[in-house]
Amino acid sequence: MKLAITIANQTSPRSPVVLSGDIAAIPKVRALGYDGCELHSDSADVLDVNAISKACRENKISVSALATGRGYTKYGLSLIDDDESLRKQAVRFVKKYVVVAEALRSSVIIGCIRGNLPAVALDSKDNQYYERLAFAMSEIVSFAHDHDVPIVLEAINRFENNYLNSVHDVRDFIDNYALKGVKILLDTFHMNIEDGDIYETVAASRESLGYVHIADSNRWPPGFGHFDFESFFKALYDIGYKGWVSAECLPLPDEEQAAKQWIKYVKDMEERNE
Ligand code: LER
Ligand code: MN
Repeated sequence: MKLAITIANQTSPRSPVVLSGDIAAIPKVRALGYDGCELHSDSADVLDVNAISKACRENKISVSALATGRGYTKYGLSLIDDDESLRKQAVRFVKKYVVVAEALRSSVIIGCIRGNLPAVALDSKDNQYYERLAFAMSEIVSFAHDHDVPIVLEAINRFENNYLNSVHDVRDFIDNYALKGVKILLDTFHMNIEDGDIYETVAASRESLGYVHIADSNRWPPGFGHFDFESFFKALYDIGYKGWVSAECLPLPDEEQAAKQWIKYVKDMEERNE
């Protein structure tokens, strides 16, 4: 598995990003033992591709993925908005990330930007909002395919998004709408809330797993909470997962200790499963 760490311009004890400083944090990534970084930004427009590529080359790391969630949390853009022009704006927002991801050879994450269902649509899985998401995603996926960029769709817990919460929900959605090429992003923090048997959930994702976020049950680095990492890592090994596993946890007790604890814990797990 390849190990990545999240970077943003700033960190906060309430937000799951480990390193602050954007490009200035890139030299720390290799020094801390990671192979890559996952970039969280306000939009694709603020990502300086040349400067990021140069810093990554100099430090012998890759960019694992670009997060798009701030399109929703900061600008309110949703792929299922009732207003068609805003839906199109959300699609354009993600496509700009795809262009940057092609240059950086990274994946693009679809998480919070899928938006939330209005109250009237909450109790049915057969409604126009799923159709809308599928329509928006197929446009993004076809664009991403032309740019050779993988798209991963994240299962996010019910307190942040009100649909596609469990890994099972996301897998069903991808299958029902035949979104070929879209892989699942498993996040252990969300799985702890939404999914039942951890081993079975990962094992059932054998064909469709594209990316992994790791935080403990309290979103601290692994080892500070009570998530069942034994079963989780055993399942990753049993299915032969070789992709990115990323440190998306709170920067606690502080950024450096979080980065060190995360990688120590994950490398211990890797050794025990070898
Ligand atoms: C995004 O990867 C995620 O996990 C959300 O919970 C953002 O906070
Ligand atoms: Mn996540």
